[in-house]
Amino acid sequence: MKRLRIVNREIMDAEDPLFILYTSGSTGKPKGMVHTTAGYMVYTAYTFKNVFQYTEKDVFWCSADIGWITGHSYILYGPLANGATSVLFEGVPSYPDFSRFWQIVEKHKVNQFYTAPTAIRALAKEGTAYTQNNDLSSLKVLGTVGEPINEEAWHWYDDNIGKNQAPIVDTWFQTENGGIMITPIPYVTPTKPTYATLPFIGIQPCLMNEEGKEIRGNQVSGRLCIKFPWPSIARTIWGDHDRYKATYFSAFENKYFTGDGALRDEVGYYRITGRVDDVIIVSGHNLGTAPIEDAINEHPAVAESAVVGFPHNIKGHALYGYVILKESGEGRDQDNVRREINQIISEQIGPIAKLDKIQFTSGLPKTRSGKIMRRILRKIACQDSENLGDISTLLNPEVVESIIENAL
Ligand code: 7RM
Repeated sequence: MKRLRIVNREIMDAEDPLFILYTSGSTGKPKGMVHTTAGYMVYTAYTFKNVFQYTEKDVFWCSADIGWITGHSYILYGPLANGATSVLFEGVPSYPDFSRFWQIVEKHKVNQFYTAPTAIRALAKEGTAYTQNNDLSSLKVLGTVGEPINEEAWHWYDDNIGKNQAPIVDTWFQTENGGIMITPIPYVTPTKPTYATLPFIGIQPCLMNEEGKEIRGNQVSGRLCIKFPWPSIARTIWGDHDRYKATYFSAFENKYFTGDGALRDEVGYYRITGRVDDVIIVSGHNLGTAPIEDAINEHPAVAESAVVGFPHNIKGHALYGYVILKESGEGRDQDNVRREINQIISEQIGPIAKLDKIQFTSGLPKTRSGKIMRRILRKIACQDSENLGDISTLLNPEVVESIIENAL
């Protein structure tokens, strides 16, 4: 075979910019995160190999959008720096039908499959009719990334796709981080649903309280920070280094602040509970959105949900839930479903976390990477839907109007 001749090869400095990726900018002006040549490639290559236990001749598939950091790091740079086989898919999981992903897994004998909770929930909503007709026995590792995965979706993935044989790596990282920061190592770290588990080699996370003190010990929760830099940390915000310092390095002295809240369980496993900006204070209690949504999604008729706060004159804030029902739940008496949802929340979290309002909806506003745009839902819940800001980058801008129409 003829070798490819590389023309116009350019030798780069380790710290030369490699690319700029703009964060979705759920609030304010988008930030152009600058990644550099050596650190980024070393870290994505190393995490790729270890987090997915990639070995020669394996076929790896990350279904992310290539324009998301996940696609950059784990479709392109990480796999290709390892000489890996990386499946590139342009399409949606629901077309021509909901077995599309599993047809591709069978066809290419995919060994590691990496996707987002939003895709898993969309597929789980259809039950198991579409998961049974393809041979999925090639799968050795399953991954998720992008948002907290709820317990129900985790088990659906484990039971129906991995057949309880392929460990699930719940991987946490950000555009700013370049590569996976908190994750199990498959076949090494015992997994636990909804937990990203332990920091990757060399990463030193910590939890901080509002007074700027580190919270030590286990069974605690706080603001997730990283104590020391790692190879693929973004070096600056393009054109605005002051904003870079202000956003990531001023909340806590000498630490990188992620903007996420997390808890650490009795063995030191981390669970990411959502953006700190999304924490809602109800009667003086700080409530993260992820555990509440997790409880709601356990209702057998619920496919997906999102919780936001709205002002309440006694409690300070009260909770407003947006709920998508599964097909099986659509004919049910809505007030009964509402009561049952609050019952589950009461049992799992406490009566303080009960929802004051529950709106049923056919969709939730999402970014291209599948993140729920809570900013929009919050405005609607606060009856401030006149100025939603720019919604043109949403995956599904059309759902916004129907949510406004049916707001409670
Ligand atoms: C990879 C990516 C970053 C934000 C991050 C978190 C959330 C990402 C997880 C997660 C819970 C996870 N980059 N997030 N992964 N939350 N569990 N495994 O999504 O820059 O687009 O978003 O996404 O809030 O800060 S991103």
